Amino acid sequence: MLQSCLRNLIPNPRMVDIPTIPSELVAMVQGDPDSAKHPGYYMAQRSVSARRSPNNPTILLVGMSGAGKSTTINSLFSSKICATGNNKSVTKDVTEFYVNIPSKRCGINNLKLSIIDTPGFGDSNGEPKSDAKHAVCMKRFFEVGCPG
Ligand SMILES: Nc1nc2c(ncn2[C@@H]2O[C@H](COP(=O)(O)OP(=O)(O)OP(=O)(O)O)[C@@H](O)[C@H]2O)c(=O)[nH]1
Ligand SMILES: [Mg+2]
Repeated sequence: MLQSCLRNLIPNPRMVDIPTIPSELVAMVQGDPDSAKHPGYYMAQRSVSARRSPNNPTILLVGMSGAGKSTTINSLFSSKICATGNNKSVTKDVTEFYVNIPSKRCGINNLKLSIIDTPGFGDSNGEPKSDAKHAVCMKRFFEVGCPG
């Protein structure tokens, strides 16, 4: 979906650097309305409206405990950076990981992908209110914002 949106904007976009400070991005796009059509600036504006850093698209992993969220991150990074477990809930905190990706397709030089691991729902540790606590933690994580 996002890929087709981006393709419809500019087929071979020029490479740009996305300002890491949201107000600089807004000033840039307002000063040059054509730049708003560039896929990089388009994505950056969407990130800012979701209260995230302009130059890092985000993958948020949410699901039942034991679904394989942390295992997925370890696979993506080819490294055991997250603890995983068989019989009981493992991840206790919302944790964000970054990877720099040279993304010619989107026309962005300084793109940084962010992947967020979260504690699973249906906690096996028997804490009845843990789903609600995890949901509040995730909401808070996005409200506080991303340092970039
Ligand atoms: N067969 C199979 N096992 C998987 C897969 N993904 C994860 N597992 C196993 O399932 C278990 C739990 O995986 P985790 O990655 O810890 O699950 P999680 O979603 O992070 O769980 P919480 O941290 O408790 O929320 C581990 O033993 C993994 O090896 C998968 O795609 N296939
Ligand atoms: Mg986990």
